[in-house]
Amino acid sequence: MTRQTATARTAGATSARAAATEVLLANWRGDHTVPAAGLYPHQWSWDSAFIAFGLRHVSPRRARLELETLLGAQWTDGRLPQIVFDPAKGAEYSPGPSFWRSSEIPGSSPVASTAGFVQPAVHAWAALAVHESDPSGSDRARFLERAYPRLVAWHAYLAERRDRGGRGLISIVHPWEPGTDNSPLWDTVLATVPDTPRDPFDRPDLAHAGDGERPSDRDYGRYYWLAERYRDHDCDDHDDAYPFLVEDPLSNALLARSELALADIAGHIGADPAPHRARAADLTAALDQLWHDDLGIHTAADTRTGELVPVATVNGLVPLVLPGIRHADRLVETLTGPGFLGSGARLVPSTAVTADAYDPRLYWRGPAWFNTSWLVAEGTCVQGRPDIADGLRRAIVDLAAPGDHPEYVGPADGTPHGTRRFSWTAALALDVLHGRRS
Ligand code: 2M8
Repeated sequence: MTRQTATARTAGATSARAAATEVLLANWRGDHTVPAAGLYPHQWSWDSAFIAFGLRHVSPRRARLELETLLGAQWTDGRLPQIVFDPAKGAEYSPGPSFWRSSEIPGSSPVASTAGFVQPAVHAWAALAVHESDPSGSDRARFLERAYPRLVAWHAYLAERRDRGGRGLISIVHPWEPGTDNSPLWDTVLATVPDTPRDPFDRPDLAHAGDGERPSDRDYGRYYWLAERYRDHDCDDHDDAYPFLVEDPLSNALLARSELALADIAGHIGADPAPHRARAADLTAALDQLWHDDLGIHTAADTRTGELVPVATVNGLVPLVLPGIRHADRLVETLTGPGFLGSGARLVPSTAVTADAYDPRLYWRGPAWFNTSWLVAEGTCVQGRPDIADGLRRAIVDLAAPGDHPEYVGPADGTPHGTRRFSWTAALALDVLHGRRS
């Protein structure tokens, strides 16, 4: 690299950091960060974990508070809710607090109004990273000591209440739970769900995204039908006839990855790491049940039948983050093959470009998200392929600030889509910029 190129790159990195930091400061609400000011005006569970990975470079104290606010909204049954509502923004997002009426649900958060669903368990991993960014501040605040029991209870909720198939894997109960809402992975099971909820619903989300980007009204009919059913059964996970139970590779892999982080956290605070390592190993082995050998990727299974859904999506690549995952070499081949990066994509398409369901604009059916690309980059490092991680991380930085930190992008050309000034896009670009050596 010439000295001139190096200087230009340093200047570019400095302004990219400033731009990402500005988004995080603007989306900060005093004790949490909203994913985006208009479309998502509350605190979202896995967003906060990804945000914490970036926020730790701006203010470790804020990053700790971000996670503590979410942990503070934990239900007494251990779950960390998908959304913690800001009472002042009740009507701006649907379904909101008046839909869930969470205070009426036994076992719900005693302090916050929340949704009843959950999102992937990235939190222990994020908590460890936040601690490592400022160990002395974290120790002074007794951050890990206070977070650990809550994280343990969260994982216990998943292990005890969500192994609905008895196969050592957790099940999602709604397409919002894995965070990849509209993925074709849910199509077959979702097709059995009525699209006629009891109450009419509105779509404030449509005001914040382009035409053809968000899920359809028919999808939303099904989402609401399921949400009504889950809420009306007090979110108790004992509804035997509940029609949507799916084992998702991303949710299971991230839980296993967070168990590994919990083992490290346990080590820091003098607790026993061994049970966490054992659970991570069990989950990693159980994920093999989701391996689709013809497609060379993990996929989702209908929990009731164990039947695999034959479609390749980014969810199936996330198990790369696990040391010791079986078929790692084939998974890397699939990642670099024609369905994903071999198509010329700069970030990882949410659905393989070779899949029938692929659509480069539609929510989680083709476009690339920054968080899943960041996860896959982490995973390729775990599997000894930092060269792939380098390319993905460069693209994360190159596409974030110039697109005004978009929610997602067209995988090949990087065209920004969805809402802008999106917090995890900024946070993860910042995390990459801090990790970059050159
Ligand atoms: C999207 O999901 C919400 C529902 O949770 C929605 O579409 O309204 C997803 O991208 C999800 O992964 C994300 O956590 C959430 C907030 O950014 O938005």
